[in-house]
Amino acid sequence: MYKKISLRDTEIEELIELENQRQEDYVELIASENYVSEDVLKAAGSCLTNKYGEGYPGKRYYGGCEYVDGIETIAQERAKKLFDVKYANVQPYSGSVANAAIFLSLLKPNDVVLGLDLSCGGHLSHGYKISFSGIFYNATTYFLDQNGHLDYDEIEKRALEVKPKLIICGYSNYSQIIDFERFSQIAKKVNAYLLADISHISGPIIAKLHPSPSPYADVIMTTTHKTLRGTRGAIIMTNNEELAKKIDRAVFPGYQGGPLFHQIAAKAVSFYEALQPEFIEYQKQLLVNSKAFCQTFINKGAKVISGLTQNHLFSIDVKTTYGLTGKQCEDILHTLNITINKNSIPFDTEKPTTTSGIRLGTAAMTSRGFKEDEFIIIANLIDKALREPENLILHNVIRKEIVKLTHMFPIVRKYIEK
Ligand code: DSN
Repeated sequence: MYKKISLRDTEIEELIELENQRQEDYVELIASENYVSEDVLKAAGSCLTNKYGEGYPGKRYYGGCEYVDGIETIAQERAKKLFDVKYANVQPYSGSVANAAIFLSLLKPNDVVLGLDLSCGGHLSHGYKISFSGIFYNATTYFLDQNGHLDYDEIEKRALEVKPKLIICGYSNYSQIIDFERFSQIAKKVNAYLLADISHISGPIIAKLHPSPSPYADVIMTTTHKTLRGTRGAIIMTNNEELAKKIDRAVFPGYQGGPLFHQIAAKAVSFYEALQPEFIEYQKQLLVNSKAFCQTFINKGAKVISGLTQNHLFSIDVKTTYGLTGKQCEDILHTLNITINKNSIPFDTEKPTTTSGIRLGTAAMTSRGFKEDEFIIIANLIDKALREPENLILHNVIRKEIVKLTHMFPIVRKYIEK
């Protein structure tokens, strides 16, 4: 049960409560968000935030680390078990910092990196010109084909042409299955490292509903707060001892200072939850929901990028479908108590702050108990609203239906019985 936050600082108290109410009252469709359990929140809000401990378990630069050593070791062991890997670094503060540390451990400045173009679903930290990855490294890109799918032969040709030291697969906005084995063949052919950034699909990978990169990638990175349903942060994994040492040095002292032990403990708690059978059921429902949600838009005639989704997310070309920009859709849906994000679509002619697309995901609302029926209702309501963007009377009716649904499915605070 949620307990109201009570602080002496009433300004912050009020804003936290307003945010809590917003989270309750809105249908959350941002593909990268989720709701953590009460146990994860407790660990993240614990006394561990007081502790310094640069270094790693048993090798710290500070005293008094006997308990945080235990916590970090448990987090590492659980991560290794979840992803079937030999080494895990659980300290990264975020996915972007984790990717920066991976670059530092594998590359020299100006080395060639090959990642998916941002508009096709790549991430800023995979080589975008204004991120560290595009500023300090020689970033090159591959693209999706006309159907919005990865074209492995084209990627191989591109790799032979640019001769990268690092190839990145795993994306922010790609709804199809990734063939990690094929990527590793390409990487081996050009003598490049392969990084699998599985931030979005780590949940389905744990549940064996998506192939694992563990046998194929040199390094695996995932954030911990998307389909994995943990606290904010990231982990880096590998099966190679030499790389593991380099990654540890790149995380600390390369990029980071003191580990955030409260976050490491919260990661460990979410890994514990992810090791339970309930988590597998959640991932199965997540994918069933996503397909039903996506298929409803397809049935309505919406242009869905890459066709029917195979994971928890998909994006819609809203310019072609509704004659609206992504930003306009984000704003309209916000007035209906639905949170989404605008997203570039392949070869988008709009700026990233405007976009021709929106991205939708089912991770958060599946955690609240939505099944196919609720997602079909939501898809129909979204489609109706966007087809009549100025019909405020209709929008008012839709908003009431949305709020009713959010009240029927309050945020869940406990995902496992024990
Ligand atoms: N910002 C995250 C997302 O929304 O996918 C990736 O970092």
